[in-house]
Amino acid sequence: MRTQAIVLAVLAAAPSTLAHTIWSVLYVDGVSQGDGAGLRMRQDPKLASYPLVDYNSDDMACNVDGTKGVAFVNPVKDGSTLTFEMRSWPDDPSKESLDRGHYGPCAVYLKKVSSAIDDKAAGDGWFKLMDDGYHADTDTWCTDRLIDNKGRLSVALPKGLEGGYYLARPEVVALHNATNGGAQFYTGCAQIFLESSGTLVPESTVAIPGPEYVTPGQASVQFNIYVGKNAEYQVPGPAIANFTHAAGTASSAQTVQKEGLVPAGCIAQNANWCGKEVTAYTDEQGCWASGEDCWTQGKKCWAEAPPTGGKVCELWNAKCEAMNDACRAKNFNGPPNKGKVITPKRETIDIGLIIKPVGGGNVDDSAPTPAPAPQAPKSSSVAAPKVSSSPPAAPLSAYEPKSSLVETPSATAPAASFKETPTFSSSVPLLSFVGGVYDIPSPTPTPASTIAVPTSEYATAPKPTPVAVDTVEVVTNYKVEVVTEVAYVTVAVPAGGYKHHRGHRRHF
Ligand SMILES: *[C@@H]1O[C@H](CO)[C@@H](O)[C@H](O)[C@H]1NC(C)=O
Ligand SMILES: *[C@@H]1O[C@H](CO)[C@@H](O)[C@H](O)[C@H]1NC(C)=O
Ligand SMILES: [Cu+2]
Repeated sequence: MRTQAIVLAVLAAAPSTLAHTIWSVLYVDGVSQGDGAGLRMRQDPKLASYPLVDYNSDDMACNVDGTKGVAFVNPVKDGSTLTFEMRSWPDDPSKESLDRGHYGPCAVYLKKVSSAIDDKAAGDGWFKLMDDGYHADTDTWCTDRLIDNKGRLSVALPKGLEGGYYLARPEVVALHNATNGGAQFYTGCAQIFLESSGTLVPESTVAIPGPEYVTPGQASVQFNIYVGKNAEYQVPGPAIANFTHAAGTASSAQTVQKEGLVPAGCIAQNANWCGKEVTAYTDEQGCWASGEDCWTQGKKCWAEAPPTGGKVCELWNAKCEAMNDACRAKNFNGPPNKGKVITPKRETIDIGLIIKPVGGGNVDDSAPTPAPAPQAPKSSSVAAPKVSSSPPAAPLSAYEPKSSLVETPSATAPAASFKETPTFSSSVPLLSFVGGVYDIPSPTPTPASTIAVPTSEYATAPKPTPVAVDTVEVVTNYKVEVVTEVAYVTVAVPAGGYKHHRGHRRHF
């Protein structure tokens, strides 16, 4: 507690600070996949929220540490809505998602891969599903809309997209310091497996990093947002992708998820760590031995915890403590609460704003007839070719969410108050890794017998350092004009929840 008080005093002395942000959790149709689960994120908690400013780096694909996969891959259904949530404090969603001083566009990309875990991310194969820049009518940027939407960026997957592994990559570009080439990229990647019998593939892809994506010095990353020309702003990267049907043997569809599944018997999941129940015991020796196994697993949980923290590791440690307490009380039949699932129930959210892609999403149905997918899936999930006697179909068809879910567009509230005087929260949010979160209770059991017991080594589990807040950034701003389409969509949660989406995790 003393540490926390001192750090806060120091921060309070800083006149104004601009906290950065990091993509911290994926929701699938509004259901949380767990903080950090299946997500490639920068691992150092001190630097995790920092932006990328070297546009030629492989880090541009999935962030620093993003060339390496994590253990889990999130299953996703055909046409699912993916929602990425950014947080300034990755382990504390109650704090701000992104400081209001950031202004700029956002986008979501996908890359089809043969392994969501092994793929290095950087390189060719990326296509853009949506982007959103500046809206003149409301004088707002995508960042404004995201902050108003709790830091959540959503995209509906084009219905009928070819099944298999993908990396899904949200992106925000902050332009408040872009005139010097200081545009800040915030990205990361979700490892997903798309369960789909569709055959749609993008007509073209680009490399990230690469010149078709972004080059240093180009207008989209060296733009002055303070001179009244925002209507001219072009979001970096390629246009929104259009799709065609993969021809028979060219198909790279994968039909069954084989990697990144949460293992059976997982009673605790923290991001990409899984805890398994300890061996049952009936005597004192067994009691302490299983207790030791518990602490060993817990230590791994903390060691592997990404910047989103170790909330489930804490719960796990409590389990170990209770087991040791029982040993001390000479209750040698255990473990207590054997097999009880510790992972908290998955949070379901109203995903709020979905920004529809503009100018892409066309499906070329003149391409070869869709080859029947292996495993003889029902072809109903494949977009039926349209007869083009009438005018061409609206380009957004591939993205159209189920119409029953669409509500009438509502104006995005352009919180005018902060536009005149750019806000810099002088009340600096609390640091995330101070306080009790990483204070791991010391087991220090002292059994009467001579049996070896866990020692205080477990008390020295990692104490992550506080997330740093970066240097002062000062910005002012102006206005101009442009038009983009926005719809407010609420995804209805089916009665009974989404359990069936995750059959292999039915306990969660
Ligand atoms: C603004 O960008 C310049 C050039 O990249 C960089 O040197 C400077 O540190 C940046 N300033 C802030 C406050 O981010
Ligand atoms: C998709 O089609 C639209 C409309 O024809 C076009 O403007 C856009 O450039 C296309 N996207 C790509 C990536 O080629
Ligand atoms: Cu920042």
